Amino acid sequence: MSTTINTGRVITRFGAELLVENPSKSSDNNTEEHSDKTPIRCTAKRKFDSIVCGDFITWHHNLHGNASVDDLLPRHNALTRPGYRGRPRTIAANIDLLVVVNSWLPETSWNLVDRYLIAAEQLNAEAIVVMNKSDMAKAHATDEDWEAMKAYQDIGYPVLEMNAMTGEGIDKLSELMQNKTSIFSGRSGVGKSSIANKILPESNILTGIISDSGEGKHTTTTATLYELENNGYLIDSPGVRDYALGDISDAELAEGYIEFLQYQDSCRFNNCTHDHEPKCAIRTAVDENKINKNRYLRYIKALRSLE
Ligand SMILES: Nc1nc2c(ncn2[C@@H]2O[C@H](COP(=O)(O)OP(=O)(O)OP(=O)(O)O)[C@@H](O)[C@H]2O)c(=O)[nH]1
Ligand SMILES: [Mg+2]
Ligand SMILES: [Zn+2]
Repeated sequence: MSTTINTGRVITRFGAELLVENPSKSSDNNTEEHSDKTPIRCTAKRKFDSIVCGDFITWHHNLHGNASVDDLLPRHNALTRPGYRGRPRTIAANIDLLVVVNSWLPETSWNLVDRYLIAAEQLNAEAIVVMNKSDMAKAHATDEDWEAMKAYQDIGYPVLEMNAMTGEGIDKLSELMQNKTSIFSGRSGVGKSSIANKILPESNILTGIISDSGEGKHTTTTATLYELENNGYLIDSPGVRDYALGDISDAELAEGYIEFLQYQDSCRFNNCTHDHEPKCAIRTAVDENKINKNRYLRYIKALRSLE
């Protein structure tokens, strides 16, 4: 057995065992069409407990032919979620694009969408808002929903109407995901894995059923990385009930409302929280309908929840 040190990307982890991309996949030797791409099972010591889906690691085969982790390579960001007792739990690392997946049933929480967009700013990642299950829009979408959707578009976020059953919107989404590592996030049952399956038909990702109450059943249980055909990766992640804001400051919260940016330098106070302060340029922009009022009201609610 050689003791070559390999570099690889983590597909998923089960306890102390990591599934890592097989280095033979990066072979540019075209004659090796049938090279074995079976992921490598790698054991990780306790000190590597923080390694997650999307991380880059180094590993080697030991004398018995088993593989073990040598090191975690630096990450450029990591998505965390408050876990047990509010302690943050890292879900995935090295993310370029956060795909916020929503549907009409289970219904969309625009608060949740805002919080993911705030997270995207903190990660320094791009974000897309996906409205899946377009076949259900007619029966379930309200005027407020359409207005909220349009507001995101006006701010500059791509908003995609999709249907994972018919494939509507899939090409557009694939195009936006090219050459990036994208993570699908959102509530359980909105269709994240169904969309992933449409993009990668051979991956056979398990999808769930919706209960009578319209709630998803948490079908996906761990974040998993898939390689895309057109360069890039997709991470399918387990559905959330809610996505709480982490430990962020008022200023970081405001950074997550990217439509504030062009106005905030005109507030009288440079530490303006855009709440009660006089001569606040954000409030003026809201009054003049330049900033969507519901987004602003959700910002105020989030701001007060931080205190
Ligand atoms: N009508 C309709 N149903 C859809 C669509 N996309 C997905 N579904 C259904 O929604 C259900 C949930 O889909 P999943 O893909 O498992 O949802 P998920 O977001 O991955 O859920 P978790 O893994 O629990 O987070 C399945 O029964 C799908 O068949 C769609 O565009 N239209
Ligand atoms: Mg799923
Ligand atoms: Zn202000």
